[in-house]
Order: sequence, then structure tokens, then C-alpha cells
Amino acid sequence: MKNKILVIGAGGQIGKELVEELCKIYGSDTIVASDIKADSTSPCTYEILDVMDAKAIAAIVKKHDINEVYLLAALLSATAEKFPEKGWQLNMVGLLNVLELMREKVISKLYWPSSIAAFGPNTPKVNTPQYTIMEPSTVYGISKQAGERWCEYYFRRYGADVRSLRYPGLISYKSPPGGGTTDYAVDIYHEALAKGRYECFLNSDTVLPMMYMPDALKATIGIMQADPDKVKIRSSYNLAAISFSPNEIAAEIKKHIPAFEITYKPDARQAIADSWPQSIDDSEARRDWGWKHEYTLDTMTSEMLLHLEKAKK
Ligand code: VAH
Repeated sequence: MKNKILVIGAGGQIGKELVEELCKIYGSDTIVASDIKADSTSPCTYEILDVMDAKAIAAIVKKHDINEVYLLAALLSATAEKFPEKGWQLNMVGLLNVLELMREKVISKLYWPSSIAAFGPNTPKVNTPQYTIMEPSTVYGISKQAGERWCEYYFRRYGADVRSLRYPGLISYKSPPGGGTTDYAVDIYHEALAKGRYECFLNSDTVLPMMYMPDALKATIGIMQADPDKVKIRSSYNLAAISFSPNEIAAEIKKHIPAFEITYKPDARQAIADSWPQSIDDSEARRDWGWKHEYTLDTMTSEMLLHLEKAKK
């Protein structure tokens, strides 16, 4: 029985930490990490892989007897606005390449991340429900909304066991963010420790849904381990933890670094953030497969500063 797991996009903000966590749970001999660039630090077997190359994916799946795939390769919101064609191609062709392996029964389970970016400016902004208006205004969001439709289509038409979560902004100390609009919430911790000040590229009152990486990893592995009958939504589940604005995270940091100063200089990413919800209703995920978050802004800030401080020594 094949039971090996392939992580595509292992070099990204989520991928690096997901590979570490999967190796802890299943053993590093069960995990194969892959990305477009080499990585000599990988804790498990590593392959260079372009997710746009369907034959290369199939060859690695065959070579390593892969049964499950976590597909994380994507261009995020801010980067995809700079390179719209590449953003669309990478995010969509990559997904369809792996969904086709599901249809052919070459692999039996797939995790693919959507995002709150799949919502748009006409979506209700507070406690955004699972089912609502979705008119994303970014290439990244359009690719996520289209990807959700394809996931549900392949489930209904071919029985593909694909599972998905609409991630909020993710915050971690282990790996840098990768060109997203929520990256400020990672950069601010680094700058607070390094310089005691931070110039934020969003307005002070821009509230966005966010999540500490350990909670995101718990949700990602949790939905993949869930009994298939409990995964009732096969487009993508809303997923939530905390929502805050730049001035709220700055106030939390000031509890630890009283002299910390924040200034605001909104850039093109403000329009992207303004098109997204402020908070998410994830009651379906909590009801169907027992999701619950652990970290608050307070506990996340304490952990982020503690680990970043340690890393400086
Ligand atoms: C981005 N971090 O900013 C990603 C995420 C909800 C935001 O999808 O593009």
C-alpha cells in the first residue's frame, strides 16, 4: 500500500514548516519535499520540481510511490498583481496537473490551499460566511476562486478526495513571507526587534483575518486526517483564528517593547487589503471536522518575539 506524501512548494512560507511537521508525525522517510529550486537543508528526500510540468510531477509520484500530495506552489496576492499571466498560469495549471493525477487514480488524496483572497469588495466584511458573494478583484483571488470550483468539480465528477482551506494571513517566525499583502504582520516583528520601529504599508485601521502558523499547520494536517465523510465541503472551508489591524498588533508589541514606534505609508497593497474581509465565520469547519484555533494576538506576539529574539543570539 503506497503511503508516501509529496509536498509541492516545500520552499515557501507554509511549505518549509509543513514538511517539518509531516516528518515529525509520519517520519522523514515517508515525506518527499519539492520545489522549483534546490534546498540542501531539507529534512527529507528532496526533488527539484516545476509544478507546471505535468510529466515531471507524474515521474516523481511514480519514482517515490506517492499516495498523497500537498500542493502549496503559488504566486501570492502582491506578486501575482505584478505578474498576472504567470500568477494565473502557475496557480491554475499547477492545480489542474495534480487534479488530473487524482482523476487517473495515480494519487488518492490532495490538499490544496485557497485563501480569503477568494472573496472580494462586495463580500460582507464582518464574519464572512462560508457561502456568500465572491467577486475577487486580484489575480490571486480569481485563481483561488476558480481553483475551488475545479476542486469541487473533480470531487463530484471523478470522486477526487481533494481537501482545501481558505487561509487567512499566516504569521510565522521560521520562514519569511512570500509576497503577500499580509506580510506586514511578519515584517513588523522582525523590524521591532531590529530597529525598534516599522513603516507599515497598510493603513493603521486595516483589519484582516490572520493566523499563527502552528494553528495553520494543525488545520492543514487536521483536514487531511479527517474521515472523508466529515469533509462535507469540497470547494474550500472558511478558516479563522484572529483578526487585527496594524495599530492593534503594534499595541501588542509595545507591551513587550515600550519604545516601539510604527508609522504608516500605504502602498498598492492597501487596495488589495481593502477588497478582503475583516473577519471570517468558520463554523462549518468547527462543526464538520472539529477545527478550533489556539493562538490569540497576545500569545502569538509573545511567541514570535521570544523565538525571533532567540534566533538573533
Ligand atoms: C497573501 N498571505 O497575502 C497571502 C494570503 C490572505 C492572504 O493569501 O497573498
